[in-house]
Amino acid sequence: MQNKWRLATQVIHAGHINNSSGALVSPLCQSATFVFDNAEQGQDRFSGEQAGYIYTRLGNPTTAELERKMAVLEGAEAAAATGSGMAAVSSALLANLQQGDHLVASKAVYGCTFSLMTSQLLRFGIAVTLVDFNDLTAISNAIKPTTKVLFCETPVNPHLDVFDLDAIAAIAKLHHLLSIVDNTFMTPLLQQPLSHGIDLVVHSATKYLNGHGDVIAGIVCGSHEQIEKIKCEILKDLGGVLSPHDAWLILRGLKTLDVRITRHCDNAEQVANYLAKHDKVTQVYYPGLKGGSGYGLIGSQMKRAGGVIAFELKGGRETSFTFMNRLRLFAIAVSLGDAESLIQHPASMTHSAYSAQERTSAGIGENLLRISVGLESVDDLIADLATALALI
Ligand code: LCS
Repeated sequence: MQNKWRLATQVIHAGHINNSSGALVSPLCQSATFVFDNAEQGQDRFSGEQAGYIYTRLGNPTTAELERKMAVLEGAEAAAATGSGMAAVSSALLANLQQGDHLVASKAVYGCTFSLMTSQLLRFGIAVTLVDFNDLTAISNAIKPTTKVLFCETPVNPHLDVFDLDAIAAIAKLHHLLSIVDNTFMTPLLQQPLSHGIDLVVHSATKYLNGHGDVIAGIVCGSHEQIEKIKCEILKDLGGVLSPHDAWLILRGLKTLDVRITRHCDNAEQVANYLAKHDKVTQVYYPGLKGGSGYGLIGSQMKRAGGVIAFELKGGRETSFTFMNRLRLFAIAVSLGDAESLIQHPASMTHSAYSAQERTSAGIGENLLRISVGLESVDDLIADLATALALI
């Protein structure tokens, strides 16, 4: 029955199990460990003969509620909550790669995902080839006998390129590879990669899922087999689990995801249209703009274009900084998906792990700015942008 509910209902009700107190909101289970009735029960829990909680690094009722809810929202069999979005990305990769393996990834990804793939994985003998995921032939050509995984974000952080999930899933299946998609910018309310044949979805739950800027968290959604591997092999031993308190905050945040996402999209559409018409703005990257990357996939792959916009100003880093410093309502801060509108300069902030040459190759220029359009009045946001644009 529950699976027939629409996503706007599932964000509120999915995963909830009535508790003995009758509390409407699930009580927070802030306990590191769980008491066994006797030694035999402890032994049976550890051996897996008896289900039940042992120790919060291995599982916790509050975290489990978040995992059940996210699995329903993404249409997955199961989910694993992690201590950050990077723990979600690294757990998904480490569970499926080992020394000698190769990974093909999109050349534009979040800066720390880039350094994880190009620096940390390399230390463990895992190689990566970075290609433009718009070029399906380039993806196929990059695949070697040792390739195990395809990885991308769509839309891409920071410049919002959109990739065709059906096509990427088809390449992965043809070559027997595992496909992983970072769905942070969309959330399952706007895009469900698993329904396009992608194997694993990762999120920075720090962003829209929590939505209030007060938690660092991540989540991986996929098959029982994959999630079991991530929980029992990677999270158990590497330890990147989510705190129950943060899981509880995300459960609270998720209840308003549908209304928040609608407002983020409404506001961002208006802001993108405003910027696209401004003579000091040379380029706007937003999938909701006619002719932009991903516009053709709105309605099929993505319900709407989301709340993040990238754009370029006439001039370089100096003009970009002057513009940022003149804004009063947009906060100069990394992150996205919060109630507050934020602006950042990817080349010197989120994507500073890229070399100048790698940034150019990935399409991240000195004059590229990224805004996360918040929940404020869109008229106030546009007025703030207009004032700062007039001052450069
Ligand atoms: N995936 C994407 C697409 C992201 O944008 C981020 C963080 C992560 C994974 C990592 O998540 P975290 O560990 O921070 O929860 N993106 C950031 C950004 O664009 N600004 O600050 C963080």
